[in-house]
Amino acid sequence: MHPAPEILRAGYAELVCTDLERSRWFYVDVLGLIVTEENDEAIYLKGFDEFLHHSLILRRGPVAALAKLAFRVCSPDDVDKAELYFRELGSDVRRLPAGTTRGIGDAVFVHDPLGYPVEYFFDAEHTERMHQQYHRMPSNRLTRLDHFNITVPDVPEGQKYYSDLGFRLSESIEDDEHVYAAWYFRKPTTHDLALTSGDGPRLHHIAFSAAEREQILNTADILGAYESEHLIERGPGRHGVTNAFYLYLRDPDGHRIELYTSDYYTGDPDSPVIRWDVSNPRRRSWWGHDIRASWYEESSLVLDLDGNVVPTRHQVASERAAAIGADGFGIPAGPE
Ligand code: XXG
Ligand code: FE2
Repeated sequence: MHPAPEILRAGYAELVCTDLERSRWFYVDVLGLIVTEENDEAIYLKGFDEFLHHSLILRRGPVAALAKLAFRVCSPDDVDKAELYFRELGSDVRRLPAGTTRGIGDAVFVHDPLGYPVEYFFDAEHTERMHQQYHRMPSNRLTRLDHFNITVPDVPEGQKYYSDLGFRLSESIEDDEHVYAAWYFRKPTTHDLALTSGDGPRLHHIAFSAAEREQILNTADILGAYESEHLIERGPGRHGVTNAFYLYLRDPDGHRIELYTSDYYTGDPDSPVIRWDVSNPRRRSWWGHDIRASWYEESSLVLDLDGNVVPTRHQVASERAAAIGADGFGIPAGPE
């Protein structure tokens, strides 16, 4: 078997948006992301700490969907390794010459075995890292892309696939019979990629980091001021898994965006794995809040390399069903 490419981190995502002007309002006016380039068809965005050309592409299109997830690999050689690795797995693999995507060098684009369109790249155009441009920062500034979360029908299948790709497990939600969710990392934080059980392949969310939770709370205030509070889906709150502070939003097309801060370092080789039982009411909300059905049940469509919607498989095990009695205020789950 050809060796897996060495992956650095979650690089960028590309979303198809049906009304680019409305999406620009959400990502630029509300979230305060920086536009590095734009034209009639696409907007390229990043946070204040990022030095690559973009962390998110919004592309105009007829059906809202995920067009691409991209991982940055450690060297140009790893792009070649990715090509050999995925060809051997029998995936649809396309070499994208430098510049096929604005700001991105030579890359390999793969319809991966889990059904996702994923690009592997190393070379990328640099832009100014604006981490000290304090005079340009909105009160809710975001620093960088943190992670992707994908909805998969069979979490253990996804775990095997990502472990083989060299990702390490930080936390999981499980019981004696099933694994319902799992968090995997390459950069030394809790994750670059999380697997959530659900009908899939679908995109659950993309998460951007803030430096402090105050900045996340300011986004909630800003949404209220725009009379767009209905775009807040879950939170603000504290995750049990990862210990991060969070807020989940739905963009004008329904794509879910998480604002995220303060998870922990995982870089040591023996960093302990935390396994949460699905019956623990603090696993997804440290404060025990109920989680809306939409958060478990709705996810963005996923496209193949030709832009066709990928069909889904039904999930093997529903966390929401397994957690009944643990989540929310219905049945007290504390000590007797
Ligand atoms: O980033 C995350 C999440 O995957 O979005 C969800 C960290 C933790 C959680 S959870 O809902 O399990 O607290
Ligand atoms: Fe997340």
